[in-house]
Amino acid sequence: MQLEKKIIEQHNDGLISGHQKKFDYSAGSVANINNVLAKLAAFQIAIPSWALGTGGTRFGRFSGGGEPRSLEDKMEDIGLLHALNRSSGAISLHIPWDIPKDVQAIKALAAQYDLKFDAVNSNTFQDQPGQQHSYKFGSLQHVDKAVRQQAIDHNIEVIRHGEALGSDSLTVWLADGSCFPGQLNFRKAFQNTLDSLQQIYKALPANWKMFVEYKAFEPNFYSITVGDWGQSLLYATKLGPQAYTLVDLGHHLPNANIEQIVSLLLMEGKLGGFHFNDSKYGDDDLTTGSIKPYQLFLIFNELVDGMDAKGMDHATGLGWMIDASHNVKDPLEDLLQSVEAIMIAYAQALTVDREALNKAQANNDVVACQEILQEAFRTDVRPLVAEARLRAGGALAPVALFRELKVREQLINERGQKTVATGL
Ligand code: AOS
Ligand code: ZN
Ligand code: ZN
Ligand code: ZN
Repeated sequence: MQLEKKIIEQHNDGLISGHQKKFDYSAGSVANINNVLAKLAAFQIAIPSWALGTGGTRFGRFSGGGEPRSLEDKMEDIGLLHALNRSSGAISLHIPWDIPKDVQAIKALAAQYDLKFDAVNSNTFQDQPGQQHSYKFGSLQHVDKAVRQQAIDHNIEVIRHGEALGSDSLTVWLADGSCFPGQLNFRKAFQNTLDSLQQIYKALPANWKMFVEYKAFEPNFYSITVGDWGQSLLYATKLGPQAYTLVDLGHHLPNANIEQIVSLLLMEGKLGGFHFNDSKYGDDDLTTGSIKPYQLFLIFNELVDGMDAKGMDHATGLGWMIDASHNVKDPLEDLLQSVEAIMIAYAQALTVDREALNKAQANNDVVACQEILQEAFRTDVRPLVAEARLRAGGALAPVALFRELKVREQLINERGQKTVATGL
């Protein structure tokens, strides 16, 4: 299904007077309102193809039905999200789950839904049917050269698929590591991984980026070979100017100061992008902003601060992606919530009185610093985000409209009740 403009306009007509009052009030206190609205409208967040179905946990999976059965279905789902919020205009594919059968048809579909192809993701954390060598003991780090070569070849194949579709970045996340002390020689594992990444790097087209994603633990529980931002930055630096560090918010040890990591990576020109999600314990992959909205705001505060200083483009400079999984929510409603939370954090960060903050910092006025940040965080910017969406042709209340239109029911009718999305 594809949402008609008329339906969104009707929905907006019903809510416009209430919205207008809230917007006028909120906009009154923002100095550069049109600038803020333009930045919000330009901001696009990629939806990962694997977040459109119910992921489940290792204990069970409870499908809500109507999940996408193919790449075409996944694009249809993201097309719906983008029509509702006008901020989800990109898809991040995962190979081999999303190998396009007909590249031209997939490109045409992307044009129809107004979607771009964001980073393509490789997969060397699972064995695929018919695969010659197993990744049980790692992929790019493996002690056996033949296994490493297989993983390198796979990554290069992923680049080729991405190239055909018009993507311009590869995200490499490795499950490589060890479960027990003594299992792995750390330095040999690092060297092997670096050597393998170098082979992949060589295959990158000139305009491509490689994102090296780190993760503290899981599925390996003693060591991970790209375990933190220091290791990722080491790889990215050794690889060269096309390699960057990717920050997945759920991939840190508890209480890590992610905003500080972000600010330093940005300063070094090595921040590649994000996998947005939220967590209370580990890689929980919960809805962005559902647990620690203040942290999300503080991250965006660093982004706005660092990017403005460097004159980087908010809309295209980095890879902005969601990486989430859904066990108890409708995946599409959940993604609408995640995108909204990201837009809110961005809007809050844009409205921080930066001049006053700089001054307060220079004076060591700790109280004023906190007041300034929390003034922005505690101000309701939702009407600004809604206005940006409205001006871009989206819905004033995307989740409400999704429900009013009974989108899930329609998808179930179309695709069936017992569906398992391809992927995780
Ligand atoms: C795994 O924990 C990482 O977050 C990956 O980025 C991602 O979830 C995976 O590549 C999806 O298959
Ligand atoms: Zn991730
Ligand atoms: Zn993860
Ligand atoms: Zn995660």
